[in-house]
Amino acid sequence: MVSFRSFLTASFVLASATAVFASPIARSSDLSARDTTEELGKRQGGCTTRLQRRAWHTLSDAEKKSYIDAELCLMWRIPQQTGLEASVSRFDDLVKAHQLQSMLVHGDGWFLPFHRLHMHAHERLLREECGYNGAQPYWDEEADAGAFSSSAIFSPTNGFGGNGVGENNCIQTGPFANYTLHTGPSYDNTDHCISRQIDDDASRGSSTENVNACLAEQKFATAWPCIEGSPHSGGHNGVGGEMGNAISSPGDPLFYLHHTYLDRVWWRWQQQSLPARLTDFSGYTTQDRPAGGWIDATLDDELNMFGVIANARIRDVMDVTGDLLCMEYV
Ligand SMILES: [Cu+2]
Repeated sequence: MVSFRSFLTASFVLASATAVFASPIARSSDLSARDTTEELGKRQGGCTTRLQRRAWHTLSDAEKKSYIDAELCLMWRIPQQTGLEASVSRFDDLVKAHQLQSMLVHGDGWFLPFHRLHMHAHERLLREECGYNGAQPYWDEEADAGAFSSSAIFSPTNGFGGNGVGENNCIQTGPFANYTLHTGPSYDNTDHCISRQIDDDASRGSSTENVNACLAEQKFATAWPCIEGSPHSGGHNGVGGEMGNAISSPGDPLFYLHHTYLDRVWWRWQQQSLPARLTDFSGYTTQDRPAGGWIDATLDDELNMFGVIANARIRDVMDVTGDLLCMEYV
C-alpha cells in the first residue's frame, strides 16, 4: 500500500512566480449574508432538499462552465475573510485551513471527516458567495486510473487545463493558467504558479480494484487507512506538482474533485451498513505520537475550519444526508 508518507515526500519543484496577482478584488457587499452553520440549520429547519453531487464527466458543458466560473470567482473576486497570514482570496482561505493543520488531518482518524467538511466548505462558498447553483462534482478517478494523462478532466476548454510544462511545471492552458498561489508550497507562503506533473503509473492507485479493497474493509479503523492509502495517493501523485504536495495541495482546484471522489468512497463504504456506520469512527487525533501519549479521536471532536465556515463536530459530518451537509452522491 502506498502510504501517506510517500505522498508527503512527493517531490515538489519550487515554482517561481511568473504571473502577477492582478486581481481587482474588492469587498463584496453581499458577504454579510454569510451565516454560520448553526444559523443556516435553524433557518432551513434541517435537510429538505439534498444537493446532488455528480461525476464531472456527466455534467453538461454549461454546468462545467458554471462550476469553473464560480471557482474563478473565489480566486479572483472574493477577498479573504479569515485574516490568515498570506491569504488574499476566499480560495486562499480554503488552502490555509488545510495547510495550517496538515499534520492533524492526515494519517489519523480526522482525515476523512475533516476533508468531508472541507469539501462542504468549498461547495458552500461557491454557492453562497459566487452564485453557483450546482453541487460539488467529483472526479471519477476509477475510470481514469492508469491513464490520467488522457483524461478529459484536463481539457483546456471544458476542464481544468493541462499538464505543467517547463522547468517549474506550471500549467499553461485552461482557466487556471497564470493564477498565482500565495499559500504554499508546503508551509511556505510564496507566490507561485499551479504546477502539475501527471504520472500515469502513480494514478493506478485510484483503480477500482484498490477502491473495492477499501469497500471490503469491515471497520472504520481499517477502512480509513485504506482510503487514505492507494485511492488518495493515486489522485495526488497521479496529478503531481501542487497536488503532490500533502500540505498545500488545495492550491490546485482539482483537489476538490479528488477529495470529493474520496469522500464518495467513504460514503459508499458507510452505505453498506446503515445506520451502524454513521457512528463507526476511530483513530488517533494526530499523525505523530504526542509527548503525553496517543489521544483517541471521538465523534465529539471539533473540526477546525479556521474561520472559513463555522467549525463542526465529527458527528455532524458522519451522515452526508444530515442537516449540515444535506447532499447525496448520484
Ligand atoms: Cu488533505
